[in-house]
Amino acid sequence: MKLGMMLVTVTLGLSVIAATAGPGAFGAKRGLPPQLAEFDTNKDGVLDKTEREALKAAMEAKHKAFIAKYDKNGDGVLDKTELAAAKADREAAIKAERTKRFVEIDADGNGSVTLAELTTALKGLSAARVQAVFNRLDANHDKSISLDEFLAEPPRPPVRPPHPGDPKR
Ligand SMILES: [Ca+2]
Ligand SMILES: [Ca+2]
Ligand SMILES: [Ca+2]
Repeated sequence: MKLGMMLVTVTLGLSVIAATAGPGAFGAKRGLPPQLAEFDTNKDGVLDKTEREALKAAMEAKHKAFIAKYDKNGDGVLDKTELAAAKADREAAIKAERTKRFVEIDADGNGSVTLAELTTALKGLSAARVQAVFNRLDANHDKSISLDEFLAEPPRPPVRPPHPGDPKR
């Protein structure tokens, strides 16, 4: 049960990453992440009690659907094998999503991303930040990002300044 919940949380976290990596997201003004903003019914930028309850209900429904989807033996919990299947699916989904993103960024469709193509894709970022992203992705330093290099980048948590209450890593 706990593990399943954790996976849902992780999945939500990953969709936050996907959202922040999307076009235009970097220029978006600060506020609730899109997944939460969706529940901000009165659009005041915070989730009040009713909105939080709606969010909680939606999360629980998502969690239940997740368990139901992977609970092959129908015992209501996800065992190791079932969780492994869930994980494999999630990884495949991430890979598909990233591949799609790569194709979008690769404007001339030649299968590799140049700094110019990345710059266009990350319009909201300064040249220095685009360069930093490019350097991080270009593992073999041949001044272009292949699909393999693009897919090799480990998923990272959304970028945000550390909070005093954060657990130490
Ligand atoms: Ca099960
Ligand atoms: Ca290209
Ligand atoms: Ca490269």
